[in-house]
Amino acid sequence: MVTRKIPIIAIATAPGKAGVGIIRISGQNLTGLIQALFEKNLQPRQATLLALRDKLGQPIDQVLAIYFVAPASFTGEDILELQCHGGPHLLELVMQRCLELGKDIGLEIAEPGEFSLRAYLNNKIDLAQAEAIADLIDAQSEAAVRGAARSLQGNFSDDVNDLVEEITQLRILVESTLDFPEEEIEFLENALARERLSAVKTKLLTLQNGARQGKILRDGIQLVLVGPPNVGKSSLLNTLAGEEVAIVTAIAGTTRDRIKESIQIEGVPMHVIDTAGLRQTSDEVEAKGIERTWEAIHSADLVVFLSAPNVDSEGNDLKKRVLEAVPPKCAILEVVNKVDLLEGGANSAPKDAIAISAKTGQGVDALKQEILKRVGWGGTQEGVIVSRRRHLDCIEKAAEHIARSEQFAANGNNSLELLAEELSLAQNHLGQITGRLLPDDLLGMIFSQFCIGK
Ligand SMILES: Nc1nc2c(ncn2[C@@H]2O[C@H](COP(=O)(O)OP(=O)(O)O)[C@@H](O)[C@H]2O)c(=O)[nH]1
Ligand SMILES: [Mg+2]
Repeated sequence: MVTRKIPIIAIATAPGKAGVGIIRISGQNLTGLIQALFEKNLQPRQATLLALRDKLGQPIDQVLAIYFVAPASFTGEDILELQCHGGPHLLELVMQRCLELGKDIGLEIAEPGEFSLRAYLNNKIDLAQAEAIADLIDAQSEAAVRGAARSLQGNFSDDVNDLVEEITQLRILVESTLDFPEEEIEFLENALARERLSAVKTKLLTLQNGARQGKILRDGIQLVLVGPPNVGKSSLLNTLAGEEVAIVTAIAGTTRDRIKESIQIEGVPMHVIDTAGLRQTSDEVEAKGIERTWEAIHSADLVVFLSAPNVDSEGNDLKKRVLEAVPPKCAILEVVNKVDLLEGGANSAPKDAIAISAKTGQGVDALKQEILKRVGWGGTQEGVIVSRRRHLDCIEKAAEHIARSEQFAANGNNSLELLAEELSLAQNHLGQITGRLLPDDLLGMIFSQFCIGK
């Protein structure tokens, strides 16, 4: 994405019919355009009901116009917001009329995320906050909304900035010592320096934990139900979803394709995938389904491996193959279903497995808790922000540099320069979260994922 200076226009509301549809224009000076549109000036920040006419003077709509004067606007530029009636053809006409009249000032249709990009470039929000706007709109649960709202408010950015500041203090300490080599050893024995380094590490860990939770809240968890046919995978999906999403029969091989259902466990979004039971089959469709089961396993965050007392599980062989197929960071949960069929009930199920009955609901709450625990959910939504893979990657890289700076600190002599360098690298990675130190091409990539009008 090029950062361009021309005024931009977009429909800000969702496509389709609605009571109101909003068109937003942002540019460095919109007074001329406002004159041309309404033949009058607008009082800033006052809603004014006006007739909008086409080239021939025919009315198009009655609009409520609000004019925000730079820099007191979302983008930091002049913004004209037109609240029209919400019909797709009507909005298109209003857009065309604006483009016609805005030709002189170079008005063009906005690219995805361009309003937010301008807000960012004009220092109205930082990058993490801009991302939070997109996340707020895309939020998949109430908890995710609250998390994104906290990030938008700047809670996450504040924590990142605090940490960056903490590292700056430490760097000042290190670099001032560098000028006086004879004091180097003293520095390393300096309790203040050690204390600061350990404070940085603690803060970084807290930030990392928060971001992990935040990523779960934003992206949800890919939970894949796996096992031989007839152990009750589809039944468990239905129980978790609270409705009949998948067909359940006593016939092995009923589920022949992946079924995906998004549910929430305590506000945490889960994308549960019910799969075709794993077995040898000569049925072509079922074989394709089984192939897809393995694909789902490859991209899972958590695999629930189901067995049942009345179903042959090919010994431990199948479990072994599943264990080999799961990605490195994927957790796996062994669950025994149909414990209602066991004479001794749940007590006679294997000790290390979670015993449930998809039919009676027994053990399902405990399973949900275990699922949350296994995916690393901290058990509370309080204060959780939303975050992205990008944030976690930055934090992880910073953590590597902090770990290395600790090693250099422990090495004693002649390591101060290396220590300073590692601290500076850690800071660079953290700075990319809020965008302070982000290369331009990455910036373009981030904003191009936004939708138009944002
Ligand atoms: N008694 C009992 N039967 C169950 C339970 N869960 C599933 N079943 C039955 O087991 C059969 C296979 O279930 P289904 O969910 O289709 O298994 P899938 O092939 O693994 O998806 C059906 O007849 C279900 O009614 C359970 O907890 N207890
Ligand atoms: Mg099934």
